Amino acid sequence: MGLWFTERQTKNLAISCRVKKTIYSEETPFQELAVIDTLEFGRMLVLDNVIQTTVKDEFVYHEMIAHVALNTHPGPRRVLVVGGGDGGTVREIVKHPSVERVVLCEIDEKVVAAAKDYLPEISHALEHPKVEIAVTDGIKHVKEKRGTYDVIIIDSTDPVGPAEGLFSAAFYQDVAMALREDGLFVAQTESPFFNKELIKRIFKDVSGIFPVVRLFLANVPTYPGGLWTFTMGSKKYDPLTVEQANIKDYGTKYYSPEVHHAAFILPPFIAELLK
Ligand code: AG3
Repeated sequence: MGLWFTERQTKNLAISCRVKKTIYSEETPFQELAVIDTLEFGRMLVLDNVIQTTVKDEFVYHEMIAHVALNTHPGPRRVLVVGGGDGGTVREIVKHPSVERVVLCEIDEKVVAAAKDYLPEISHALEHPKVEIAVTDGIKHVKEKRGTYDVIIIDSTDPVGPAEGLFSAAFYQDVAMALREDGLFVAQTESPFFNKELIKRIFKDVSGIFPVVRLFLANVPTYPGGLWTFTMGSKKYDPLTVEQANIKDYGTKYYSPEVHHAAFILPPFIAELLK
């Protein structure tokens, strides 16, 4: 069949995947949502024509956004996820025995519903007893909380539309307030090839709020350029001093005790952005 899906990743660059079948599509109050079955990546969640996650490569992103931060904290009990309605990040978080409660703050309940219906291997932990789903704006939720969370994970879409505020200094300030006195956060911060100014600006903003700031990398084939960044801000704990021997086996396919440290080794063109 000659049917293709194309995401225009930048003004001048696109990724195309051959489509087996369109499983579901809907115009929600927030965005255009689709679940497409593709020959190369299996089923994928697409929001406003942007690939969010695919059955084939989702493990890279979800393992890295969850385990690096959770293993940096010596005993995370309360965790907040902002965005992440597909449930992939939550699935990794509940593997940590110290975690008592995970609040998932997703603005669009249709994302949660579609993930439950059509992406069960990604979403199954949304039904876990430790997980509470709050259908609300993460910006609002974080503003209302004080000293509540050990770890906050910002699993957002690209910085356009409803997610734009999740990349602002004011939001990181509120995140700091919502964290406990030794808390930390991690956010997905886009491509080191195509979002250089954004990465620079975020690193600077977070450095003005948190004493420990680190950038790390993972390779997500369906995201623009493949190589992807995550930025961590921490009030106390440093991800670089975590003992590898203390990192448990979480049955992961990308994350490992070695990768925990290796992910922070930055090629000079990326290290340059943080000076
Ligand atoms: N969050 C989306 C990361 C950004 C992808 N950008 C893109 N493809 N242009 C992923 C949500 C998965 N839980």
